[in-house]
Amino acid sequence: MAAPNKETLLDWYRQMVLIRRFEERCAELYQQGLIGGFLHLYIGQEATGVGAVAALREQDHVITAYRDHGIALARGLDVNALMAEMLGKATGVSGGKGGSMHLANRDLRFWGGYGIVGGHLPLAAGIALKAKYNEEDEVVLCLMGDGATNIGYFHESLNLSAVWELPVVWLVENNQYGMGTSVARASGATEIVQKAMAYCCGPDGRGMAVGPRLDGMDVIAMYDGISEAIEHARTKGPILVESLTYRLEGHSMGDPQRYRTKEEVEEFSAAGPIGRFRNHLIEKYKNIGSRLDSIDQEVLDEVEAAVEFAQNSPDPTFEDLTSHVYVD
Ligand SMILES: Cc1ncc(C[n+]2csc(CCOP(=O)(O)OP(=O)(O)O)c2C)c(N)n1
Ligand SMILES: [Mg+2]
Repeated sequence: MAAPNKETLLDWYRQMVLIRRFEERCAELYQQGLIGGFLHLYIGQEATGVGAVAALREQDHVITAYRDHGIALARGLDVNALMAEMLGKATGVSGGKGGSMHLANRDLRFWGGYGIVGGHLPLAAGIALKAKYNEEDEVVLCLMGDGATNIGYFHESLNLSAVWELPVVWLVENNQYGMGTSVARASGATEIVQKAMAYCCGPDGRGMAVGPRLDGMDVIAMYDGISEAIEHARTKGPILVESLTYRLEGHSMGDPQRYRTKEEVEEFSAAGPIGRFRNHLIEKYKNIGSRLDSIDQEVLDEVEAAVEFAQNSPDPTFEDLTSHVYVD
C-alpha cells in the first residue's frame, strides 16, 4: 500500500469539506421546506467515509444505510445530480424518486442508501456472493451504524459471509448512538468488533476476521485500516472493522438531543475530523494554508452551483413517478 501523496491528501480534504458544506446547505433547504422526508446528516463522520471509500478500487462495491450523502460524494457521484435528488428533481441520481436516503449509482458501484436498519446487509452479502461465484476480483464495503449490529440481519449476513468466505468488509460506524440510545444501553458488547468472534472460528480456519477498531476521526487511519481490510477480504474472506466516530448533529432534522449534553458535543466538535486534518496538513506542508483556503472557496461555489442546478431542474412527470413501480 503506497502512502498517499500531497495531492491525494488535498483531495481527501476537499472531499471532507464538500460533504460538510453540501450537508449544511441541505439543512437550510430542509428548513425552507425544499427538501422533504427525512434528512440524516453525516457531519462529524466525514473522515470515516472519505478514508474508507478512498481505499476501494474501481471494481469494488459500496453500500450503506440512510446516512448516505457522504458516501455518495466520496464515491464521486455528481454533486449537481445529488443535490437534485435531495430536492426530488427529475435530474437527480435516482430520478428524484429516492431522495436523501436513496442515493445510488450503478456505474460507480454505489448500491445505495437504505432506510431499514440492517436491511442492506443481506444485499451486501448477495453482491459479494455474485463476485465469488463468478470468480471476479471484487470486494464489497458495507457500512452500517452501531445500532444495526443488534438486528437479526446483521447476524444472518455475518454468518453467511463466514460460511461462504465472501469478499466483504463489514464496517461499523460506531457514532455512539442509534437515534437517542447510546451503544451501552442497546448492545451487549460495547466493543462492537467482538461480535465478529461468534463467526470467526470455523473449520480449517474459515470464518470472519475480528478487525481493528479504527480512529474514525482520522482520514489517514481509516484509509490505512480499510486498505488492509480490503486486502484481507480479497484473499481470505470476510472481516468486521469498527470505526470510532461521532455524529455532531441530531439523528435527523428536528432531533431535540435530550440524550446527550452540549458539552459532549462541543468536545467532539473541537476535535472534529476536518479541523484536525487541516492542522495536520498545515504542519506537514509549508505554506499550504492558501491552497486550503482556495479549496474551501471552490467547494462553496460548487455547492451553490449545485443548488442552482437543482432548483432550475424539472420535477419528475406523472409518467416518471409511475415508472419502476410495478412490472408492466
Ligand atoms: C428495522 C428498523 N427498526 C427501526 C428503525 C428506526 N430507526 C431508524 S434509524 C435508527 C437508529 C439506527 O442507529 P445506527 O444503526 O447506529 O445508525 P446511525 O443513525 O447512528 O447512523 C432506528 C432505530 C428502522 N429504520 N428500521
Ligand atoms: Mg449510530
